[in-house]
Amino acid sequence: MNKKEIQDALEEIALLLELKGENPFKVRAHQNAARALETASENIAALIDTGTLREIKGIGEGLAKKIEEMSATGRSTLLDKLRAEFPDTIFELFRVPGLGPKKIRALHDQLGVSSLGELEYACRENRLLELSGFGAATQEKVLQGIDFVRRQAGRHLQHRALMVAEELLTFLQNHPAIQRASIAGSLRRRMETVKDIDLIAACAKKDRKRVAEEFCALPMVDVITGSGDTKTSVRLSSGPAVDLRLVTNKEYPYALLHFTGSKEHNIAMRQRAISRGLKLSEYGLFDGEALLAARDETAIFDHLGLPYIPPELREDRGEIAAAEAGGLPVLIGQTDIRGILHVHSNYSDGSHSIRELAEWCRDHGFGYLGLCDHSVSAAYAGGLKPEEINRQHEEIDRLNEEFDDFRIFKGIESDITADGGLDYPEKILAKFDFVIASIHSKLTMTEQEATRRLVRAIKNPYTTIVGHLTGRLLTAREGYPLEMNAVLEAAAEAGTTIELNASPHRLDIDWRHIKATRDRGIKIAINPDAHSPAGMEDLRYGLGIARKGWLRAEDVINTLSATAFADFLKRAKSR
Ligand code: DGT
Ligand code: CA
Ligand code: ZN
Repeated sequence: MNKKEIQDALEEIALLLELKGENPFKVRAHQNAARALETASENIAALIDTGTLREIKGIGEGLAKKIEEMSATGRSTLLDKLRAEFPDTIFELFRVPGLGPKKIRALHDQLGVSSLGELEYACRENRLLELSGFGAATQEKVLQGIDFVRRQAGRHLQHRALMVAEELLTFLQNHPAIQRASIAGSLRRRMETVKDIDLIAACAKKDRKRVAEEFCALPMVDVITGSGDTKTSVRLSSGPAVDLRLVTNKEYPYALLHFTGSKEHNIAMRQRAISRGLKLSEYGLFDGEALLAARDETAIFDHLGLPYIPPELREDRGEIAAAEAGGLPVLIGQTDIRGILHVHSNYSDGSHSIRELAEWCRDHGFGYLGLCDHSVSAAYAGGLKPEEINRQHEEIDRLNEEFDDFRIFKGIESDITADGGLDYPEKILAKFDFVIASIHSKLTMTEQEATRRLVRAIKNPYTTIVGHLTGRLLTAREGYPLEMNAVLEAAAEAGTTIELNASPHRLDIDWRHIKATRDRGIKIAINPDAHSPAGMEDLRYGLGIARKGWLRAEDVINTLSATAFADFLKRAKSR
């Protein structure tokens, strides 16, 4: 077993011990050991040989023995024994939001529940009500959680899929037999989560077999799950499945259009073709038997009397009608972004100094940085106390004096309290150039409670931007329910900007609501919610979602120049 496998095994042991109700110290010892290995060398065998394993803080004699066993034999007697006590399916239960080891243990011991299916059945039979610590509300929440797990099953976060997809694409594009290649499917449409990675590549028929074999032999490929004449399917060791389609260079544009989808967009496009007496499929656009030649997707759209529709818009949400009427938006792009807002420094839970963050922005061509550390009630994240705010503002003033052509704005991410207030008195709120108001606590709310809480925060005259609107964590936690109309109504009326949080775990506000937001005249801020310079690169994912939401540069406040942004903030403050 390598280091990562040993760490995973220790975590699993901790989980199973906790499930058995064992001594919490024993549980924590295994968790700590897994974490202690994090900073240790990758070469565990060498650590053992040199006797340094036992010197690591958090690894005593007992744990060292267990690690030695795993390193030498590839097994753990303890883990094997624990695993035998529970069915594999028990791990499904940990994915249900709100269920921890204690509750899962009660479900297992008292109701014999050890899989998602059994849990759902038990809920439907009202069995959870018999357990102490459970009630009707918990049971309802568990049911919603099961539904969520089912919907998310097998979906991957966009950024992880994109990273490996781009590596595979580079392999294809560099391959001498490949004429052109592209990512297709939901990933090309920049969906927030994807089921799999779709790739299309053009090569001569005679080269297909060779290319497919070399593709399957790539180190990141775990198993080959299918291989046909044109389609090769694999699963990557990092998780996602990949479908590679090898077509001729002539078929390529039609295949790319078809496999980019969405399915709904394809159906509407096919309808349009039919209404013009044509037939559109993955193989071509045909007038009777004759292929209407197309070198690229633009040419296919052109045959159908349409301008090019960017992939992000291909969701059958009015893009074909808009294209027909010449009303497609000029979508925002990377180069439109002039400043970066919602960045945490080491004053709260960020890892870098204000200077380092500002210099990164400046060196990457941005004109300003809107610093937003956590506020006082976010104690877990080192939220700023009033005296720390003063110190931070002095530092920002000094840096601003030093920089030419670059500016740091004094922002804060102020927690929204349970009743919809902000967590600093007005006297302090007035010191900031702008305020992002976000919910970080008491996330369990009814739709009515959540809506009322947010609406009040949106109407607060100190709120410039409302942060990560629904609090969702993609594939992990559903956001609180919101009456979106009431929220947008309030933002439009108060002139409050809505954040598009670009963290690939959030991508919140959901793109499906962005066009309606824009149409109400509400401005959007695309914010990385960064905790380091690297985190600022997440802007990219926010831009993809912004484009899915039909946003133009003029809809987004951080496309303004530093001077225009300062004016915007001044106007926002005086409203
Ligand atoms: P995903 O994989 O669930 O994240 O979403 P997609 O859109 O990538 O779906 P996928 O991988 O099943 O198929 C890729 C594209 O192929 C899809 O966007 C449109 C096209 N496609 C697949 N099945 C159908 C179909 O039954 N009818 C039509 N018109 N197109 C299809
Ligand atoms: Ca797909
Ligand atoms: Zn936040």
